[in-house]
Amino acid sequence: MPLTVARIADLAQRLDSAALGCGALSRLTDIEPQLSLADAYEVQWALRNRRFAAGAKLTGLKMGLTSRAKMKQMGVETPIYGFLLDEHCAPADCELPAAGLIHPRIEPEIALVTRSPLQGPGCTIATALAAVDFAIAAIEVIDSRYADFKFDLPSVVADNASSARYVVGGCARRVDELDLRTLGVVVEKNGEGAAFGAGAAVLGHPAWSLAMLANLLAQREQLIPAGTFVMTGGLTEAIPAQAGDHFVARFQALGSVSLRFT
Ligand code: OOG
Ligand code: MG
Repeated sequence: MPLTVARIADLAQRLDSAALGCGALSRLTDIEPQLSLADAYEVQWALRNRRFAAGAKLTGLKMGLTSRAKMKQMGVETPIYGFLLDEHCAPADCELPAAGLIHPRIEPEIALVTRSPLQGPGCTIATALAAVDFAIAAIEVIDSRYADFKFDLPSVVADNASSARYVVGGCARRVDELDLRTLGVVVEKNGEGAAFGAGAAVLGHPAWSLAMLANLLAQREQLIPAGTFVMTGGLTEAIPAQAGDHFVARFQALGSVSLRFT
């Protein structure tokens, strides 16, 4: 049986408070063992509405758990989506206080920005590419609100796919000039190569991640509007970060993005 509206609001409030107060929770499925995937998305949408009520603005959408490396690292094999807010967006090459986060990790991502609306079901790599304006490099900072960064599928969906911060940089490029599958990335942590990947790590093609997002949103009768910034998912496993760490993600054709934790 689906959870009541009141219970969904209560779970969203717990996640919101954990993010704001930097305190880790036990997995939602520990306190609500019957939490289904559909309930979990209800909690995520309730969390989104809580942040809107607090004045936050939507700045984009994201897909997560779209690469083997991420699925293996987290033990969850189903791609999921989440939302991005202005309060998540940090300037390129910025200094980010680690103290505002519980146990941050970073991941390099290819972001796609749409120029026309994309509506599922039935979106494909081709229809997704036709709706893309440009690709741009990003680093996502994820931060699970769950103790020890351990979760299952419903718990991480409710927790907005661990979204915490993101930085966009480098140079925007038209997708018809790029082969997104072979577009490589090198991530350096404190000057040393720490992770290496290419676009095909994301579901075989990053545009498939965008198509899948449109198809998932169609289940809620939602579409991806024109001009939407979409992070397609980590290309490599996520790398733990602490105060003092400096990261640079160098993308083939898209330039580089950096970030320092203070
Ligand atoms: C879930 C979020 C995953 C990605 O790019 O795969 C994600 C997590 O790993 O905590 O953002
Ligand atoms: Mg990500």
